[in-house]
Amino acid sequence: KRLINSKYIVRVIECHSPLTGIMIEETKILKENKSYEFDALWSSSLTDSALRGKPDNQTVDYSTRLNWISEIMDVTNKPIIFDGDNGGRIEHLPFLVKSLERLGVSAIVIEDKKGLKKNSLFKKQNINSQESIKNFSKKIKIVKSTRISNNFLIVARIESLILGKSNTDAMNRAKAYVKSGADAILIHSKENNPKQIFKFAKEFNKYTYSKPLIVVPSTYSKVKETELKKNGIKIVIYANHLLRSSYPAMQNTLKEILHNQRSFDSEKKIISIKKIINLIK
Ligand code: SPV
Ligand code: MG
Repeated sequence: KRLINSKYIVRVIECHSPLTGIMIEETKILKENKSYEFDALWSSSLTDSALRGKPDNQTVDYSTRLNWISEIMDVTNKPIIFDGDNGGRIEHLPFLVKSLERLGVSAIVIEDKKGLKKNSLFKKQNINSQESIKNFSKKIKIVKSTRISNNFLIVARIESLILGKSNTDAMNRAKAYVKSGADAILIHSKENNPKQIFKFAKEFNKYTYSKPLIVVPSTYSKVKETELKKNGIKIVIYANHLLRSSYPAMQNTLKEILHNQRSFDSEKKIISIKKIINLIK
């Protein structure tokens, strides 16, 4: 909440392990005399699942993910945004909210999908899998009435554009979700450019009761932060980039050792033993 009020744009990156958390916190760059770093961590259902070799369909349960967040928090200080998928069963939602708030998580994102969860970036989506405005609003209200502090933010994630529905559908939902108590709106898209997101943002920001907008530019990754800001976006989430960057690096080492029948040739490309043992203070 403090970052939303104080930053030009809030920059969030996926964190799938305590070690990743340490790396995020320790990475800062200087560019043209300005310092840049990530402001917050994204606890992604996709990367939490992939890390365990499971599909992103809630096979990995909330308890497992919460334990992991607790371990991340042991070694980090930045705020965490929790990807709560669709929040699960409405009867169970209050307990999830209590656990997250007690852990010190800063926000929960819940998406307006129903049924078996399927990752939003899959090409084929079932248009009937979106929750009704009425039912999803109930979930938002439950989160709102359960939380103890209004510093714990409720983010409503709209899947209309992912499902091929109109901007009007997304707008109607945004207004209803704000009315029900959402503190921010995550508008998702899987287009390869940000046009539909910018169209939505332009209209939503004119709305009297508009709230900060969050985007996840995984498929339209050419867009720069300055352009997002200019178009009325407040928070950008790089949702899966650390897990994705580790995969080819590890695959390369695997192949090199097989190829060379020794590890010497890979040494220069990987972190030294000295560094890794001294990393954890
Ligand atoms: C995630 O990172 O798990 C997300 C974003 O929910 S997406 O994969 O685009 O659905
Ligand atoms: Mg997810």
